[in-house]
Amino acid sequence: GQKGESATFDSLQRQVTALEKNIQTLQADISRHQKFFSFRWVKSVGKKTFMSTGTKDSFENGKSLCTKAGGGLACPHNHAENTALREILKDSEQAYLGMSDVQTEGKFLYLNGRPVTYTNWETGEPNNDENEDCVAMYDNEKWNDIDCSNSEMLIICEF
Ligand code: GMH
Ligand code: CA
Repeated sequence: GQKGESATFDSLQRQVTALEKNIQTLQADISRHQKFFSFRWVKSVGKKTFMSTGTKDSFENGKSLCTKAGGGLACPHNHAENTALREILKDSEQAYLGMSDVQTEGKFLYLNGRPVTYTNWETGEPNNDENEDCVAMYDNEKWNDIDCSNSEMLIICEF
């Protein structure tokens, strides 16, 4: 009957209002946390968050560190992501990117095997100097192909 329907409606309206309040609280919490963490080593761009513990390591160790944490090795897919990633680097630091040409020299693939679509190579790179299959970002935002066993690269993950 109509009475039952309007009671249901009132109850739904109360629930929606309560949910809206919860969402507002959550948004305020998230914004607070983002501000706190972005103070160091965390940058959000679109739906992606780049994060580093400050660890420097090889490509394989970096990959496994990120995967174990439930993310992946940082991999910018456009200019905005590239810039956000750069902001985590301190002066003269470099960071591995989630791509390599280990399968076919000169063909850089994302870690899911798809071909790389966005690049930001430094002039003269990639030069495969003494067989370089990994990629690192310089503190100028530009990319260089580099030896995958170099363990001086900052490990930045994406979530
Ligand atoms: C060579 C030269 C340098 C270049 C490095 C770099 C190594 O040593 O071409 O100019 O910076 O290679 O590509 O990864
Ligand atoms: Ca190089």
